[in-house]
Amino acid sequence: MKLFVATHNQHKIREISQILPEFEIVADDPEGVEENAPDFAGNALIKVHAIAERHPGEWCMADDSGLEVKALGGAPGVHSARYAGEPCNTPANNALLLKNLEGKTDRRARFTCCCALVDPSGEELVVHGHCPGRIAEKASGSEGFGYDPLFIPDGYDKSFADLSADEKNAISHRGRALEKVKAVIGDGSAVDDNRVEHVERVEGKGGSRLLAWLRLFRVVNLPTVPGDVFVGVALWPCYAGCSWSIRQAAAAAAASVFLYMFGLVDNDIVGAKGDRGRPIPDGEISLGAARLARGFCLFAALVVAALANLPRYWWPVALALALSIVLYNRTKWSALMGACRALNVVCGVVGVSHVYDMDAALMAGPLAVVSGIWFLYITAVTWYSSGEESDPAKKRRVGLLVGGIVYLQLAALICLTMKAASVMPLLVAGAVLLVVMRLMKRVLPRVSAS
Ligand code: ITT
Repeated sequence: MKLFVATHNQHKIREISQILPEFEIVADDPEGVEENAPDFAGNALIKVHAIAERHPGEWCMADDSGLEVKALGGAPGVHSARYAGEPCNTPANNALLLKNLEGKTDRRARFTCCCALVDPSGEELVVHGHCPGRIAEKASGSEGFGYDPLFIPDGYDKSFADLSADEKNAISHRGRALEKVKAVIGDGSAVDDNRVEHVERVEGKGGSRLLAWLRLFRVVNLPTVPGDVFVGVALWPCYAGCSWSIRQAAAAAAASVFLYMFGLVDNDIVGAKGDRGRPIPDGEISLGAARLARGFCLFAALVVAALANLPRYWWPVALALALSIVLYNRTKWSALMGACRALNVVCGVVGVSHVYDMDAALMAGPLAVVSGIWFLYITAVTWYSSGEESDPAKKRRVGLLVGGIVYLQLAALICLTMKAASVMPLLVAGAVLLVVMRLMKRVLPRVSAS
C-alpha cells in the first residue's frame, strides 16, 4: 500500500521505509510551504495538507520532528532544522547547540516526532513519539543524521549515531510515532473510530503530567491489591475464632498497595528502553523522577508498617514479596507474579497475627489452600497474557481475567463471612473497592492497563 510522505529529507524517508516496510513510501516534497506553526503538530499538518491535495483518495503523512533541550527552555524545538539560521546546516546546528550548553550540567533533552496523517476520505489525525535522553559533551558516531551524534538516549551510553539503524528505530521518537501510525492505518481503509480510540489511548491524548503519573501507577488496578490482604485477614476469625483489628488490617493493606506501586514503577524502569506507549519511554516522566518515586513507594510501605507496628512475621513476608516483584520485573516468569499475589494474602494473615499470638499450625491449612488458588490463578493469567500487546482481542480477555481477581476476592470473602459473621466489614470493604475500580475504569479509561 502506498503512503505519500511530505518531506524533502532523505534521511527521514530512509528511516520511515525501514520502520514501515509493509508500505510503499513515496516521497513528495512540499516545496515552498512555510512551517510557521508554534508546535510540531501544526507544522506537520501544514506539510501534509500541502501534498494531500495532490493525492486524493490516498494515505498521506508528514513528519515534523526536533530536539527539545531542557536547559535551553525547549530549544531548538520546532526550529531544529534551522537552529543556526537558513539554510539548514547540520554541523552549524550541532556546534551552536554545544556552545549554548557550555558550562551547563543539566543536559537533559528529548527528541519529538509528530506525524500528521490524512486518510483517503480527507480526515486528519496527529500522533506523537518521544525519546528522552541527554546531550553529550562532544559528537560521536557516524550513523543517522542531524543531532544524532550529540544525543544519548536514556539507558544507553552511546549516541544515536553510534547505534545501528535497527537499534535507533526500535527506541527513537520516529519509531514510536510510526508504531502508532501503523495502528491508525490498519488495513488501509479510512480511519475508523476503534482504531483512533486505540491510538488515542496509547497516545494519552489531552494527557497531563498527572495523567502520566496515574498511568505509571496504573491506578485503575490498584484497588485489586487490598482485597488480597483482606482475604488473609479474614482467615483469622474463621479458623482461629478471633476477632480482627481494623487498624492492623488497614496498615497491612496500605503497605501492600505501596509495595505494588513500587513494583509497577520498577517494572517501567526496567522496560524504559522498549515499552511503547508508557510514560517513561514516551518522555512524559523522566527516569530520575521514576527512580525517586520507586524509592518513595518502598519507603512508604516500610513507614506504614513501622507506624502501625505490624508484627515481626510481616517483615520477612514483605521482603519475600519485594524480592518476588523485583525478580518478576527482570525475568517475567509468570510463577513469580503468582507468588506476588499469593504473598499479599500471606501479608494479610501475618499482618494481624500478633494480636492473636500467631498459631502457625491452625492457619497453615487454610492459608495454603487460599494462597495456592491465588498463585495458580495469577500464574495462569500471566502466562496466558504473553503477546497481548499485539493482539487487542487477547488484551481485552486478559483485562477481564485480571479484573476476575476482584471476584475471586469477593467470592472468598463471602464464603468466609458465612463461616464467621465478623468478616462482614471486610466483605463490604472488598465490594466498595470493586465499585471504585469499576468507576475508575469508566472515568479514567486511559490509565487502565493489565
Ligand atoms: P522536512 O520538513 O522536509 O520533513 P526537515 O529536515 O526540515 O525535513 P523538520 O522540519 O521536521 O524536517 O526538522 C527536523 C530537524 O530536527 C532535522 O533537520 C534534524 O535537525 C532534527 N531531527 C529530527 N529527527 C531527527 C533524528 O532522528 N535524528 C537527528 N536529528 C533529527
